[in-house]
Amino acid sequence: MKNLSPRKEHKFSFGLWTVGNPGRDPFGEPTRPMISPVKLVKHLSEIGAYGVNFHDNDLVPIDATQAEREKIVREFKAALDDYGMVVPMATTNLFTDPVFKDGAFTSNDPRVRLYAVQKTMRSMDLGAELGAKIYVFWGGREGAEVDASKDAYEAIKWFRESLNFLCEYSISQGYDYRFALEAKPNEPRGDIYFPSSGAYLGFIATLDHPEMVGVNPEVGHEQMAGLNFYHVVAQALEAGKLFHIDLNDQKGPRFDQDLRFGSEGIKNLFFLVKLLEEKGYEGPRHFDAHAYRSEDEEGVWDFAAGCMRNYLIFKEKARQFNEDKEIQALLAEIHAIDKSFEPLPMKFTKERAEQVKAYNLDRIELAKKKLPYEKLDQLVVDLLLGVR
Ligand code: GCO
Ligand code: MN
Ligand code: MN
Repeated sequence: MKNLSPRKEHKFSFGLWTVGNPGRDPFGEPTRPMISPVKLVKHLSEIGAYGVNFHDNDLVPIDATQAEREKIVREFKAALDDYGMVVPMATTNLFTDPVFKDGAFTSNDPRVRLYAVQKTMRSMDLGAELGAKIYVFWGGREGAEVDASKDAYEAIKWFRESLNFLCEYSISQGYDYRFALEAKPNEPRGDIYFPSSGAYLGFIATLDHPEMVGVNPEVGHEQMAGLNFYHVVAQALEAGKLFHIDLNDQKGPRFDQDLRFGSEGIKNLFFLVKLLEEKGYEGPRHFDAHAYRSEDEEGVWDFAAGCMRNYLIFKEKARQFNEDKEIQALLAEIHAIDKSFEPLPMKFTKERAEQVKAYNLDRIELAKKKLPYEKLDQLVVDLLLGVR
């Protein structure tokens, strides 16, 4: 295998909350100590990551005084400089504090909605101060268990109002943010509004500044909804809306597992990496995952290294796929079109419509085309399992 060492130019990033996850889950207390943000920055840099992301309160506690905030930010900035790390993305914690127990931008209470906007503005200030250009919105509490309690139709409008306001705020401050909306179908709410990236793509078109807003699809979240992640990302990328990505892994449609990237869904993630590398995605390769609860600190760094290693293995496999003579010959055969066919460009004119209608197409003959996908897929499996 080619060199699988992560380097800054690969643009790997992690959240403070990912490698900093102390192993808490809804049923159990932390299993390992917290690691300070400065120490996380140092280690991430040493293992080859280029970036580190955070929620406002991963860095600055929600009840910090102004003096405390300044000290924390000063030390964090110094660590970024010392270890040559950047902050590509920032986000707001709009889910942990009890004030958000029934939503943030979609709370029934206009005071909570206002507080959510205010907290986001302050968090955008913090992100901008540290150089972030991507701002993620994950609406963890934007949903409901009891549909009688909240009007889903109005909730969408409230969410739009807040985003429109925050786009204007970014413009007026000269922050130059691109907003990336992250979907999830459920957890922690029984149901979360905008359950998939596709739902967000539809919503973005209704905003005042659709050009500023894209999506941040996460592997596990789309799989919780039973979707094919490669297809989800292809659509976002083709629409020019893949502003960020949350890479991790998941065992089927269950609770959000945030597993090490590439530890489970090998084939789907191979096609994902191939897509990202070949179709011009230039953003960070961000890992939103965490180490198994059974790991200690050393295991956390094994986890982080594994995420990047698996990405680079898939990247190398994509290169091999493109250079594999047998695979390419089979693809050429599958995609070959009879030379007698004269293509009709699908540019509509009245005349072209007549031509399309009159074109002589023999459906019985067309259906006879051989499609050796069993063979093709097995070649991919052989390639991925390392026997080619
Ligand atoms: C989750 C989400 C979060 C977000 C993060 C950044 O399911 O917990 O994936 O990790 O990505 O809040 O917005
Ligand atoms: Mn997740
Ligand atoms: Mn995420």
